[in-house]
Amino acid sequence: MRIAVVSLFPELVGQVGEYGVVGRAVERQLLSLNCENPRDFAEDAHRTVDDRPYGGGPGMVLKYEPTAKAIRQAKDSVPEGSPVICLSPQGKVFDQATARRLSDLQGFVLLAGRYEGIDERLIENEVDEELSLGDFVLSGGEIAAMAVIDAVARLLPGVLGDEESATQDSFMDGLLDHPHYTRPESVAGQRVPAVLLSGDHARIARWRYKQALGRSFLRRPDLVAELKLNQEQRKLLDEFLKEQG
Ligand code: 9WO
Repeated sequence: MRIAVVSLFPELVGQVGEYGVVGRAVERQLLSLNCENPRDFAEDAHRTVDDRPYGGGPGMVLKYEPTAKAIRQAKDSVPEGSPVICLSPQGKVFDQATARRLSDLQGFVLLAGRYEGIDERLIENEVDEELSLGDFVLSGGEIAAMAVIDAVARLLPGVLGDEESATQDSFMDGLLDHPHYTRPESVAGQRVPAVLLSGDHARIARWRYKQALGRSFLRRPDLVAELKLNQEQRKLLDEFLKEQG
């Protein structure tokens, strides 16, 4: 998998490939990351990449030419036909299904804009899709790009160990995660749920799924609405709600 990022802050974006799961994927050459900076393609003495918005208004807009050249350079570093994806509040909300779709590609380019916006002609001519992490505005697209890289890298074959990828799958059921506990057994006057100390793996798996289903129902009813609950799932959910009082 080859990912290229177009950003005015390559040092910021590069950090994602230095640590943890993504760092391991890069080390094992399961993933390559490179960054192109539009400032390196600005041809004036001041290496200008932004300018005032036509029509007035606050802030600056990312200029077309240097950014388009950076995108073209980035496209040369990923397989032919790789999509160019802009991170912006105007995009489709990123989710696990999109992470899965991107992880099946040979590569892609991420455009992380800055300022108040990106010249619209650049989006029309060079961008294949826009992705948003949610309805909020960041100072730029870099942090969103790093999140996409992390979510995709975890899905690449060989990146997560078998055990870890199993937990990944549990989320892939479209539910929130179950609660997690570790030593000590008692802290702050609260004990670990007895079922988790039972050693009965079937009971533990049932309890974890019940918790995931119940938490999803209470916190993200939209996720549960997507599911067609079978009789056993409805029974688990009822049990959870009764236990919650
Ligand atoms: C700035 C702004 C200010 C007031 C009202 C709306 C606004 N939109 C923007 C804006 O989109 N600025 C951008 C900065 C230009 C593109 C990159 N930037 C960005 C990306 N800000 N926030 C994101 C982002 C990306 C993905 N998911 C959520 C937010």
